[in-house]
Amino acid sequence: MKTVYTCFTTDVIHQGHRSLIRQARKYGEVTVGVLSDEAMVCFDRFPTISFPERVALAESLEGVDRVVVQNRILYDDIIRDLRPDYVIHGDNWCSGPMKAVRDNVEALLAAYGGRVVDVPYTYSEETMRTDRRMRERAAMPEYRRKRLRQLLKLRPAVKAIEVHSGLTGLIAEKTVIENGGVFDQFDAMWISSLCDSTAKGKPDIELVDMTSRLRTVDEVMEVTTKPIILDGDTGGLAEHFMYNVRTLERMGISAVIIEDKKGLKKNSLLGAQAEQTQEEIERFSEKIRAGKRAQLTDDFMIIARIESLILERGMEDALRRAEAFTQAGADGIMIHSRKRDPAEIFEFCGRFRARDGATPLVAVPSSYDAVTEEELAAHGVNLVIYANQLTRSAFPAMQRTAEEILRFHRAREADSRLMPLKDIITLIDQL
Ligand code: SPV
Ligand code: MG
Repeated sequence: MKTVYTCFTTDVIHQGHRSLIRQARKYGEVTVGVLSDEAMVCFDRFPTISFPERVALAESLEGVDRVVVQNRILYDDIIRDLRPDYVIHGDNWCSGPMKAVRDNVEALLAAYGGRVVDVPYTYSEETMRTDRRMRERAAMPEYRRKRLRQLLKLRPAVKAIEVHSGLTGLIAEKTVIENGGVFDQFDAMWISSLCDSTAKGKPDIELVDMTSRLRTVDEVMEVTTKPIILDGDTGGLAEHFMYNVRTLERMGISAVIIEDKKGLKKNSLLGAQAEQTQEEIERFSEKIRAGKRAQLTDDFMIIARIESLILERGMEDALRRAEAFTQAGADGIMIHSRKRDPAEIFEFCGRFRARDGATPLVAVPSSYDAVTEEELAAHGVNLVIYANQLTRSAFPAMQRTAEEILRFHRAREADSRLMPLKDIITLIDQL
């Protein structure tokens, strides 16, 4: 009896899957691989049901002889272990980023005479509706909110990128690259106070109020499913912070990061040019405690951001604060630096990790941008935030276009650098 293998990356079974299994049966005994959570989150789908539930779904399908776990998007291990005669898949993997995976499977099978079978992908009303429903489920507050905590368990370092609008949200949501069969995408979105304020033409001094910040969050949420980390500035008064925690949780935001400054907050990257005062340890700890008391779910995270290195208060102060804020209930510690050399970040992480192996550490490599996520993860960082790069890349491009139109009294000279009209129209999903 010949053997056939196929891999499922779905939370919902529809007629497309049933038809694939029926076709697979014609070739031999059918084994279904269920992609592990770790592998699935690197891909463009986040599971909304657990791995055992996905296994049970595959097992319940008529015509399936065996279900196994597939731990990587590339099939190397599975093909080595099972040596199937055929690998069957919808023909949607014949183009786009999945083509690299298909090519890899084809080469692996060819080595011993196996064969890839591409079957026409089922684009029926039912499959498209089910697929859309599955994606939209991931956007619901109860799924989205807990996703950051889930990712922190699954990813060596969770990576977030700054977004400040529906459009930048779509970029964070949809940008996936394939590099040698390895897929990469952003895990989460950061709603930066700097970029949210800049998009509104305002300084980053807590002038854009919470109502307006939440409008931005809502705009992003409307068109995305990935988890959101809100830059909560100083968190304001503890009495107000408590109410805001409830609102953020209810909306489905995963985490708020508040920084230990007081008075008129200015952007950290201004450094010593701006006069800024750090909050006393006890008062800031009380704000964290107040927020944690107000919190209703176990999913939401309050992350404390330490500004001691920014304000040149020294490493000992930073470490003392990290310990106090963790004791007060902070679900994570963000350490910030404006040096180009990451030495002080590495020292902080090393010394913090020597005492605390569990509390998530957050880094924002805006100034020390030569450091890779892998290096940060090796020093114990769990969440890496690219805090302002989309804004900083868009602004010069727009300014150059404006200048060219003024110089030539027409748009033709700028056109070759512009996104084609057709592409911008199709960028947005139609319901
Ligand atoms: C932001 O993105 O608004 C931040 C990070 O708070 S920083 O700009 O580096 O202070
Ligand atoms: Mg900020």
